[in-house]
Amino acid sequence: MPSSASSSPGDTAAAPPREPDLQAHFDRTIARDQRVEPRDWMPEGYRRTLIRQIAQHAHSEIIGMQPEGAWITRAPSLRRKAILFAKVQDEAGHGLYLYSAAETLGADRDDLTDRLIEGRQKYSSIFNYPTPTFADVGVIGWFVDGAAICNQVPLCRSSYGPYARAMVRVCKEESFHQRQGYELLRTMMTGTQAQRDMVQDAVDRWWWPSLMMFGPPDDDSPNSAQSMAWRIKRHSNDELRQKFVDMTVPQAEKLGVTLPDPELKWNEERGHHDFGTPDFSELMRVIKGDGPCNAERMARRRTAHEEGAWVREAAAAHAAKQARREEKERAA
Ligand code: BYC
Repeated sequence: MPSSASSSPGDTAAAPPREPDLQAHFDRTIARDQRVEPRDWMPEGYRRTLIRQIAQHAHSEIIGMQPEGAWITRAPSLRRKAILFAKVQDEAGHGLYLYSAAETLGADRDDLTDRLIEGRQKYSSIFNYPTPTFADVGVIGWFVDGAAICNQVPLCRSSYGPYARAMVRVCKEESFHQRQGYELLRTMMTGTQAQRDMVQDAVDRWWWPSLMMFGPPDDDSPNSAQSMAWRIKRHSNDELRQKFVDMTVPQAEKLGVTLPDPELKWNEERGHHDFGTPDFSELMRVIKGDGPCNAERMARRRTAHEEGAWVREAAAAHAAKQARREEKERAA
């Protein structure tokens, strides 16, 4: 188990450490596959990259509550409602761990929220697609949580300690989410023809957007090389996309659905499935705000923020009261 780079050169030295020494210490930490912790010196670019990725990840979890959350009041049974409720709550929890991880880097949570609400920070493209039927709930669990697992299991070994540790718990929960989605779809596939058609229709709509979740192809990914050198990311976007396809094809066969890609076939030589190219111009359009549900998702997030103002005010008033009481006790 790699240990933290616990002592930076500045910890005990009388003279302030020089930047080249700090940089060399950081480089050694990364090269030895140890963890960088909040108290350690880190290059400004590393800090900025982490805040960017962790904040986007947190925003994705929070916005990601909406597509499935829309089905909580319409779930077809009490059991399905309870399951869905718990899953959506887990996503809120993931957002909170991630905002906390970003705070260890000096980011201010209110500022991150403002950036999301004002459209200055991104969230995952996948949550800008609609959920017109209950099969979408199952397919989100199977594909979207499945893709999240492929992407996030390697992040459990990310070089930044708080992010890596947050991912361990998130991945355990995502794995449970994926299985609940698959179980829901299996139930629907053993139901009526109308239910089977509903599942196939949802698979057709979510397949390509799910492949796009992994980001642009490696040649067009401006951040990958540096993030991999810093061991924030462990695998490239295309490597993870391939892993997801290889993992999902046998599951689709077992379920009895067809993945909507005529180019999908096993390549014996590569030991992987060949597959078609997602429409990356669609990904770019959705990222820039022009997806089917971008406006709706942002409007809902803004309203939720405004409606939550009283909670923030009450928490601040309580904290102020607490601080006054502690001050009085100290003075007594
Ligand atoms: N959507 O250089 P690249 C979940 C942006 S939530 C939007 O390859 P990078 C769940 C990218 O940010 C899971 N934007 O970037 C929740 C960059 O823009 P900036 C969400 C995207 O960072 C509820 C630009 O395009 N997962 O599981 O090296 C229910 C160039 O890309 C997307 C995470 O957040 C996209 N799909 O790699 C169910 C995982 N793709 O910042 C499930 C953590 C790319 O330069 N994040 N962009 O302006 C990552 O692993 C990486 O940030 C990415 C992108 C692979 C997403």
